[in-house]
Amino acid sequence: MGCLPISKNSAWVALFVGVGLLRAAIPAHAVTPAEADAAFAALNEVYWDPAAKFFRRDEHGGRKADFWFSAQLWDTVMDQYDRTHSAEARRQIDDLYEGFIEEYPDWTTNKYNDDIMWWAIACARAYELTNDERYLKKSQESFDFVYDNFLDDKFGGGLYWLNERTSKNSCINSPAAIAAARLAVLLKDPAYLEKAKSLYAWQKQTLTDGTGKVFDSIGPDRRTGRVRTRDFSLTYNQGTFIGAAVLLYQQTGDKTYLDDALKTADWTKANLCVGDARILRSEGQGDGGAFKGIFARYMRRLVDDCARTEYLPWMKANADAAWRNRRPADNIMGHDWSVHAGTKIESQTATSAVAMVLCFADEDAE
Ligand code: 7K2
Repeated sequence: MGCLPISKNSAWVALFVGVGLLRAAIPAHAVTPAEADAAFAALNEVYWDPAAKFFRRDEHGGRKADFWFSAQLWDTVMDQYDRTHSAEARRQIDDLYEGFIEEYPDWTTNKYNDDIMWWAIACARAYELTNDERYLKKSQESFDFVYDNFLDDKFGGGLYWLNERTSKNSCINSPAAIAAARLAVLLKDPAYLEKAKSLYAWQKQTLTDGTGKVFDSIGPDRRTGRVRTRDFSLTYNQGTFIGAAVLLYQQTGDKTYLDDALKTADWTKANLCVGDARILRSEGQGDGGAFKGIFARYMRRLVDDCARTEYLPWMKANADAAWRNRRPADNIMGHDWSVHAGTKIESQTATSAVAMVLCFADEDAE
């Protein structure tokens, strides 16, 4: 008889489900501290130019990493310093900043407000880690420049992405909420907390739908001029919304922020990841190459600052996948962590994976 009796069928189903659960429960191999150090060393070996005090854009050639990518690379140096407190990483925090300031003494000429804000949030973090006042000053002055010049009531509030004042995007508004929330603590100034809360409220109201999905932007369609919401979502916008929510939860104790952060993390796992292990999907190179590292960095804050260890197996599996698929010749990781890394990897792509590895290496693994 071709058909199994019903009881046997359910036994098979139970067995499959059981094996599935077992597989899900077995933690992936964790990246060890030595491997995390090797990942960071490889990034420096391949891209860091100590004479210029700058990360290169590519593996070869003299082209420097772009403005906003340099902020992500700087944050990765801080990820390394955060986990190791090594004297080398501490020195590189200052070196990179000095190399960058030499190239870009005035950030306000940049037409991308998000570029300025990525540096503002990284500067606030640099101050937290080093106590060097110049970072706090630069963070405040950069945040203030954007906030004082590019906020208005169009679309109900929020900051413009560009100095041309067209669209209002998640990539400027959530980072601005993060910067304001950090400044509120560092400057002990509640006015910044109010700014963080209102930027966040606008972002949530306008560029999320309550399911944990963060939209990209709202603004006039380039062709028709009609206002529309661009409702696709990217890992970096998921990440900075989580980051802003975590900071506001810490400062206000309002559980709504924590719920927002959890929902956003869960939505990302369900929708922006691939396979059983839920590996964050490729978003290509170019700007997309930098996105996943930003997500990793703010997931770390959710896990640590809100004690949400349930996300650790998922994040560790991502760190492990990226590292396992590294390029064996030089330990550089690519944009698609679910397959072997290829040739021609840009530094913002490489650093994104290094951030994941540094944030979610298992410090107890051997
Ligand atoms: O359209 C925006 C944003 O809303 C969208 O998420 C991404 C998708 O593209 C831009 S943001 C990327 C910019 C970051 N600052 C430097 C610029 O060169 C770059 O366009 O990719």
